[in-house]
Amino acid sequence: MKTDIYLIRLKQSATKILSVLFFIALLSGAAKGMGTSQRSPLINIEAQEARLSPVIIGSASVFMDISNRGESADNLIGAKADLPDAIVEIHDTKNGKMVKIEKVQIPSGGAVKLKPGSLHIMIFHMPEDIKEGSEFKILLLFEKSGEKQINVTVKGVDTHKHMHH
Ligand SMILES: [Cu+2]
Repeated sequence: MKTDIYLIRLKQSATKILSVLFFIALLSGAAKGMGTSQRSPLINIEAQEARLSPVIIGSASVFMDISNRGESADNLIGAKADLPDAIVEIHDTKNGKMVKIEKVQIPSGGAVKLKPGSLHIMIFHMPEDIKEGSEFKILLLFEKSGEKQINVTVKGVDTHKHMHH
């Protein structure tokens, strides 16, 4: 009689352990599933501003912070402005000279600062009436995230000294 009760108790606790194990397995499976479905970049852009070039009339550098809270890296591969005839390029600065580049990598869980003397978006041939306080739109093209539109305000002249091509 005593052994019977002992066996029943053993059975009950074994069932409990099994159900706990099953629950853990379910949870880890769900977590893995979530991991695969969310392996994409999550791009956010802030602190954008344009600075007029002190050297080339009608051109400006655009600076901004691009962050990526997603689980995979992305690349900025192009940019356009809603300004007639404007030419927009991605630039870096090497040995004090601006150079056109094809892409900027935004690492997963990281951020890239476009700033004076470094990476920036370059706009040439802007309309003559663009001045301090003017606003326009820039469309940034990312390899994985697609197009992101931002509003940019001209915040005066870029006082950073650098040589132009
Ligand atoms: Cu430039």
